[in-house]
Amino acid sequence: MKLIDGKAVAAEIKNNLKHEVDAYRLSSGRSPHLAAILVGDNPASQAYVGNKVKSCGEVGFNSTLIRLDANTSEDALLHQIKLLNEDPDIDGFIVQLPLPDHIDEVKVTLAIDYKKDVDGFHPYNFGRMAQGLPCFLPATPYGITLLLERYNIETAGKHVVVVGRSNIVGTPISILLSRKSKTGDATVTLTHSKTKNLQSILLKADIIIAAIGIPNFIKDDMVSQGAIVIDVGINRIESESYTNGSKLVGDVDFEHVRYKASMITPVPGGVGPMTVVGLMLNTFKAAKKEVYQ
Ligand code: BQF
Repeated sequence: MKLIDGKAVAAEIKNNLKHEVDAYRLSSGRSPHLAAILVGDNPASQAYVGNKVKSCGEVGFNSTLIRLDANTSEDALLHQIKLLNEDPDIDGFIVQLPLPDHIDEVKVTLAIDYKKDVDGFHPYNFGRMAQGLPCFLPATPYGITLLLERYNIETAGKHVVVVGRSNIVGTPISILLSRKSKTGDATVTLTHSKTKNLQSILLKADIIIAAIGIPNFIKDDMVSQGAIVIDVGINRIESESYTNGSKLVGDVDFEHVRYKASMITPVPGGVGPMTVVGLMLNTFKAAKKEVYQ
């Protein structure tokens, strides 16, 4: 088994990006600028936004964090989005998900100018992704494709089984891997909670992408010898026996599956850091106007 070290690859890419940002700053006289809106005080969301702000500093971006109270109205959030859409110094921005229940995520996503949608969640970017047109790719699928490239993992003609059909991971990564492209040309099976015989489907996979959101869901008897396993899950498990009272685990039962897999991503330190890198690369593309205008 070989570990796919997302943390190391993310550090490598951020270091390269930092040099490109230095050159951009010299020629343009400004720094790329990412903004993030965080509504409420969900601890996981605060940690994720913190990771993004920290990475901005590492690569030489400006960042602005806009914190709104948990009971902020949908209208107030839409107003903040309008201000960021119209602010010429903001290259791209994100609204950290999930949002409180009284706010409609679809409405919020549609309000973001697609040219500043560096999360790639706007249906305009999603549609362009599905058609293979230049766009902002959603950060996690983008990060996964970068890992596949970095480890020279061939996808052409391979059977990829994706578990989970979310708008943010499962659905878009299925589309990307099945398209004609460098990390595409795979035969993709998209499985979900209504799938029958998941185990028999998984046993036919060359590559498994687990994006379910259930800790340790993928067991070793669901993985064939030599398969490549990409674990997208980030689940916090609480127990008094852990040093900080909790630990992060993936959707894959790593301690057992590691003996079956030829390559596997750990949690933490696998896909997670690559998600943040995907966001940084999108923001730089937005600053350079590489995708739109
Ligand atoms: C790591 C996310 C579920 C729902 C909303 C590094 C991150 C996580 C883990 C991170 C995630 C998960 C993010 C590690 C951003 C990935 O070392 O393993 C970084 O910050 N992520 C998010 O913004 O929203 C989520 C998962």
